[in-house]
Amino acid sequence: MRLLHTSDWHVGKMIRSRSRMEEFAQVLDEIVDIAVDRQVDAVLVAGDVFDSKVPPPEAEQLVYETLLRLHFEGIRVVVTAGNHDSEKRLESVRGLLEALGVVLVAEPNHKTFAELVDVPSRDGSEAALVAALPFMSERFLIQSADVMAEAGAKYSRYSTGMKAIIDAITPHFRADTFNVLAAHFMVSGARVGGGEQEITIGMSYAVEPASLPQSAVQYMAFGHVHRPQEIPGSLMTGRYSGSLLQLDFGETEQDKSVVIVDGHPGQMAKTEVVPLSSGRRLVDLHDTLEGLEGRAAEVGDAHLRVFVHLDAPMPGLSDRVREVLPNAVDVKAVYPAAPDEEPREVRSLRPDQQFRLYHERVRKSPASPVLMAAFEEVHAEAALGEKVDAAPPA
Ligand SMILES: [Mn+2]
Repeated sequence: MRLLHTSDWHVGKMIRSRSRMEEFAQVLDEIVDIAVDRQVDAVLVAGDVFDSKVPPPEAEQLVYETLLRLHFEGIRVVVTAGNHDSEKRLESVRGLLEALGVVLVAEPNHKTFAELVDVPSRDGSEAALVAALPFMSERFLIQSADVMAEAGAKYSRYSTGMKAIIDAITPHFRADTFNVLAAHFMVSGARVGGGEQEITIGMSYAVEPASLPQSAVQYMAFGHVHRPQEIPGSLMTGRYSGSLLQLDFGETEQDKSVVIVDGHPGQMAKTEVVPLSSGRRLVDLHDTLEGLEGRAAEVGDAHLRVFVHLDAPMPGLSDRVREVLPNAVDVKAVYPAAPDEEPREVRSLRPDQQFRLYHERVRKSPASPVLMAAFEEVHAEAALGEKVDAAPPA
């Protein structure tokens, strides 16, 4: 059996209100070419097909045309929904796609959780059994009360619930099939990109490597983390395939790829990471306004986040930067560090004191008691959330 594993397409995502549809079209083209060249039996897409629950029509068109091309090449496809996808929206085209040999698993099933999909090889000599598990929301886990026997912190409940689900799936794997778990969740210890994605991921819940299948599965095809990598701490072979393009400025250091997976029943899979070359890079530039003028050639067609070092605010800064660097999607002014004393003084204050001072200096009025009470409430809530999110894996 040979599979191509990919995930986190996020088709339709823009960069600071600029469309990237051309890049998505190029990279999906590249993936179809790889699938055809390598003569894969099937393509697995492990969630976050679309960037939004209400994708623009051109994003839907591109995704469905890509699936149609794979169908015409005789390649089966299994797609599971990610947290960015709309379950209901994907579910609405499920029957239609089934006619093309595309199995779309959008909604988790309260009894079996994963959908077990038989994927025969092209020559019919062997078969993969793909347990396709869409993204499990915390809400879904709570509704599936029978797997939520253990009470406790949110964090451990999610991890515990996911363990129960994985334990329920594992016995379905067979000795005569090449067994794959395709899923979309965070395994603790996975390295995320930093930046914007870190924020989204930090709010989701991580599952312990010890909760992953310890036997019976030959490959784990995971999505959710955009940096390509092996699944951390796992005894069994598995990878996060990663996203297709550098999707935000937290991913500027990442090279993108897909995984070619070779395997047979009863044997651990062999994986090959195949780099993707389509798409424009995302680059951070730090320079003075004069310095930026000489850097256009060096950055090519990259989408740029430009930090302009200035002595004082300059009107029309973004326009001036875009005259020399039209691909500057984001322009930020950076001023010389303020004299030492003040930041140190402000930093030594409690948060409520800092807020009061901010109000006096910037808003030019004292903060009212009602506002201060609201601040305290929001701050307490945020501090609590931070503790829950930052709690070490249980
Ligand atoms: Mn994603």
